[in-house]
Amino acid sequence: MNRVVKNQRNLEDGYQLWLRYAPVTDAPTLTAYRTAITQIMINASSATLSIAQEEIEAGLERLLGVTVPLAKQPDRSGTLVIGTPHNNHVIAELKLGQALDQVGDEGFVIVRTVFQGNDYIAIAANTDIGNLYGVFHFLRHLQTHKPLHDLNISSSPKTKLRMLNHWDNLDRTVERGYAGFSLWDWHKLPDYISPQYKDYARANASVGINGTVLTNVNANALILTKQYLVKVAALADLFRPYGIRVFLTARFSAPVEIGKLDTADPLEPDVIAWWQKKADEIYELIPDFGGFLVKANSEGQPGPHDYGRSHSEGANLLADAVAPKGGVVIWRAFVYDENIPDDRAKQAYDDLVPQDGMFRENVLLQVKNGPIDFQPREPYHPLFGAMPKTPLMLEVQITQEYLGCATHLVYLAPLFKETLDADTYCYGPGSLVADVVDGSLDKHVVSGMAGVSNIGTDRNWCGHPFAAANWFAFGRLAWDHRATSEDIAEDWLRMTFTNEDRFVGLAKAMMIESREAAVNYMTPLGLHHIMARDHHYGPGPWVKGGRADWTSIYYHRADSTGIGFDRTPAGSDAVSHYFSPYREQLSSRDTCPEELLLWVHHIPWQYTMKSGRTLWDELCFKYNSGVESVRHMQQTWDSLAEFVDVARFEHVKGLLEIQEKEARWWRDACLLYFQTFSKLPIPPEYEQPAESLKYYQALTHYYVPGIPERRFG
Ligand code: BDP
Repeated sequence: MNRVVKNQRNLEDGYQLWLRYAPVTDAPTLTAYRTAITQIMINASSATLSIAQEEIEAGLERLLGVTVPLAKQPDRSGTLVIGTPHNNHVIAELKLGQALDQVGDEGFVIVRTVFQGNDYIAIAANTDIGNLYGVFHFLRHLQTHKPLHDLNISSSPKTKLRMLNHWDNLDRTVERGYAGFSLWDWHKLPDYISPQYKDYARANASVGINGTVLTNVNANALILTKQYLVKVAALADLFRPYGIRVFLTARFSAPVEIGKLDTADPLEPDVIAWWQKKADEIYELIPDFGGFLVKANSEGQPGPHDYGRSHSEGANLLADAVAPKGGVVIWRAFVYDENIPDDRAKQAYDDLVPQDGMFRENVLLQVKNGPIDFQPREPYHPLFGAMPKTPLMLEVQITQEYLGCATHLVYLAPLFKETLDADTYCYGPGSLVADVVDGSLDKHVVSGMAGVSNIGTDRNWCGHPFAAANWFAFGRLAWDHRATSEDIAEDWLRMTFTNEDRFVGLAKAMMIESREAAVNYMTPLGLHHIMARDHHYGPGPWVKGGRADWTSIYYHRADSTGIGFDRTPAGSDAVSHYFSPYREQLSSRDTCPEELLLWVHHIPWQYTMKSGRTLWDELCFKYNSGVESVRHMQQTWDSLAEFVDVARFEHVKGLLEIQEKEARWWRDACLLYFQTFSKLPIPPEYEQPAESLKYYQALTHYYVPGIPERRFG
């Protein structure tokens, strides 16, 4: 490809993510910053505060273009005071007590204040980690060129566990990973500590992520052997001062596989003793070990059902083992079984709701945003609101398994927000999923959000230059689910690219548009799970045969009369899992939001939609508008060349070309296939399919990244 390169500015590679600390070039802003910050007072009495010092010194030097000296005393205006009331006498004297009381263990307060005649900025917290979070927040403030007068910020996290889930295998492949191999170089650990681990920790701490599950939910028991645990301990040591605790996935059959027992039955005394011993061994090496994440009896994973025991019995076994050391067990609610004939969307609810109240206090259930599986759009999972006695974590997928892998620009904050902001009605109107998740609704002391990581060894971490926005957005929303998708996108763009308003405005609109675009060209109107088999890359609405609940025809149910999965009381009745009035709203075709129509109803092809179009025509319209949106995104990006370094500009441009091509692929393949049932023409105002249905059905993709380890043979 020989593009004329107009913009010769430095070639950025994305490695620095949103922590570029690019020099402030706007003169009035720079002057105001240099006046307000002339020296730093911090008592780096802990590893965490040393990091805070390192970060603020380096950040200010790069942003302000001057070295801001350290001071022992706040003897002049412009002192930036960082600390807790215990380690910094100025912070103690500023009497921020009330504000600090409200921000708890991890929050912070940032104020500009005049004290004894001097004008200070204080970053205050109750703990060292609160200070580090405050420092990152302050640096973000500067990076996004916000004013420093009247600074009065109080911030604290809404959820306790803000975690990345790495689906990383021990051979360094990453299940559903599209950004290279796993960061964890097990072969060289614990001796060689890659500098990238530190940058990983910095990036996470900068958005408040405080936990990481290092290994795949489709777990390998070897991680629990001493040989691997010492490697895990090396990572835990490095992450600790960044406030990040390490968690591992526990393979339920580990007592058999590595413990030489002949059963993993959770009620067997030998099994109980084995897990207790294992937990003790882990805590010897990693005193602040977070706990276990478990996928059990799902998609072939072992679990308590193998022994006729329940999920709560399985979870409690592990919970008891880690409880004495303050660990938790995060048990996944992603459970379904091909041998149960009922609608897959109902199975987790049917199994788990009766067990509400049976889990130990240190068990959290981790629930995906929707009842099927990380689809471009699904209704929220009906478990939210239905298990008041159990803390429910929200699990979202940051990696884009069902959203074009790392080749499509899809900004996911709107998807995450759609779930968080959804009303469960469990205690009447206004009982949001977010309120369930943060524990406020049912007064849980533990709470959390988990994001399946999109990070790998690619130089820019996440593959697509815009994919890092999803890592960033996850962290920001786990910290505060009230933040808006727009504000998060804006911060990320300013930090990642430039503060030029024209760029920020247009690129932000492009990001916001991107999620709906993907829904429209992949799975409009409530369609779901119609992608290619196994690797899930590209369309596959014709997929049938083999395990029924892994086929597309199971989900779209297209036939000559119409299309869609009837989940009303006349069908699978999955709607009954939702509280009124949402249940009734979904149940009626007239009130069901059209964006979920085919998720809940089997609709005739000639049904009249709100637009006045027939369902078939609406489907054609949606698929086409998805393609149009991608073209619009391309135009937007092309108009922004002057603002972006050439490397990242060309990278995004090239990927948008792939996205446009693949949007057409999705549209043409799906419409041609569904047309075999509707027998209706694609209206002439739309582009007609470029190839035949046979052509699309015959396309085969080899070695798509991210397919599960077990399939590498
Ligand atoms: C599915 C993925 C599979 C994961 C599974 C899970 O295709 O690779 O193992 O989710 O969440 O969407 O356990």
